[in-house]
Amino acid sequence: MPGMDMGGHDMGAAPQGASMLPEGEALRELRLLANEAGTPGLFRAKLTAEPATARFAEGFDTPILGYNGVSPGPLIEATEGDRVEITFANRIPEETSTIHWHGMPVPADQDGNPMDPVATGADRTYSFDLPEGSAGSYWYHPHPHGKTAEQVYRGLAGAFVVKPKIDPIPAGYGDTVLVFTDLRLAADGTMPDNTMVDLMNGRVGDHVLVNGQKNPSLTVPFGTKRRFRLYNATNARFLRLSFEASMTVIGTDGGLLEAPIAADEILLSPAERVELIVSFDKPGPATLYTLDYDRGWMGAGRPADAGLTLLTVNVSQTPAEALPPLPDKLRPIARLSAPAVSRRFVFTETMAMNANGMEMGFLINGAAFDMNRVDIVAKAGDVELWEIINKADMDHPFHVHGTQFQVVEHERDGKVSKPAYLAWKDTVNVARGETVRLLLRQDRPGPRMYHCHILEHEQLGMMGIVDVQA
Ligand SMILES: [Cu+2]
Repeated sequence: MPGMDMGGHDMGAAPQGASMLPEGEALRELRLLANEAGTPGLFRAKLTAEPATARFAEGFDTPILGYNGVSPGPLIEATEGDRVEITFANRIPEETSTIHWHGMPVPADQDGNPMDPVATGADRTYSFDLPEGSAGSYWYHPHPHGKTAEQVYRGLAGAFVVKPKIDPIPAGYGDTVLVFTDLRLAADGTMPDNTMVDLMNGRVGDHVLVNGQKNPSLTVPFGTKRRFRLYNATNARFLRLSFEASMTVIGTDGGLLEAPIAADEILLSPAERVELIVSFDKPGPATLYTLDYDRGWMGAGRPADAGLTLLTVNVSQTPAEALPPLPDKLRPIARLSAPAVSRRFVFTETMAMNANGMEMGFLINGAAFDMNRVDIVAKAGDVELWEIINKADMDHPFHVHGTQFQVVEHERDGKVSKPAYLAWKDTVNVARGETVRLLLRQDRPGPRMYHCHILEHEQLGMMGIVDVQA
């Protein structure tokens, strides 16, 4: 049950190594990335990826990688219509890196592809414009060849919120970003390397953190309505979430829905985001907690998914001041239709014995990723129907760079279901045995990646390149 594990830890047991993380501390606001430009309409800043330390457990300094020294990285807030110029300094010793602007409509050569590495010690400036209508909950993380999974679990990920010029959500609801990461600490406070089990299943840690803290707390007056943006920035942790308060979904990866929709629970697979309004209608503690979700696990040691308390909101007896209601309509979404092309992507897993022992492969249409191979050629501006067919034993969250898509339907065991609402997404979970059909359009030319967002699977080959031609 939610909250049951909170009191248990401090019942007199002595701390054991670095396995004890403090809980219940006040939720820290993410550090905001300062805009250094003095000109309206321009966002200019610098992000340095560098070794840093974090104190997760009392008495242990954990070596991490941070953007500007922190993990999660600084929160970036810009407004649609803005020009963005961010200089990336790679100060990770002996490793290339990039910054990928996950979900954002940026040109292909500014999107931090593995084909465009930034060498250790080098700087490069990423420049792009945020089009009208692009407001949404995006994020940024490295995407270098073969090192993405490790650089992300060591700390490199941050939220990038693009605000609309006119926001239909009342300002009195606030806007709180919650970035979930998944931490594993060894007894000496360091982060262990990935094991064979991690490579197979994706790395799942021992502590799901919110903005770098374990089960932090927040105090709100009774009757509060609060806007939250939830980010699954873990490598491989599926979060089936519920709140002891009433949740209304207002947005997904690529911004607001057409209308709010009430939800009892939310499945947030790796890399997905959701925007919620949460109403705290009765005094007392209200926790955000996880439910069980079986996403397919290879071998022993399936981690416990249920009963993790991620956030505790203390709802006080003091009533909140009156807030305007949530509007019935948020924004129109133009439905994609009439695809010019249909494509099939079949996901499989293979296991083979070689000199190094058992090795797993994660394939799309029978092939592992090759940076020098174009898998598909598409035409800019064409609507395409993509059918993602998961014939593997695990769920695989599917992500495409450079655009947002619309899920049309899911099919499993011959049963077809439609999504509950029309939405812009850049990542969708494809459960084992399931087929997901989606419509998408790439408007900007250049090579784009598509891949499983369990980052260890991406590393082991579950990725391809679509070359979008003008
Ligand atoms: Cu996968």
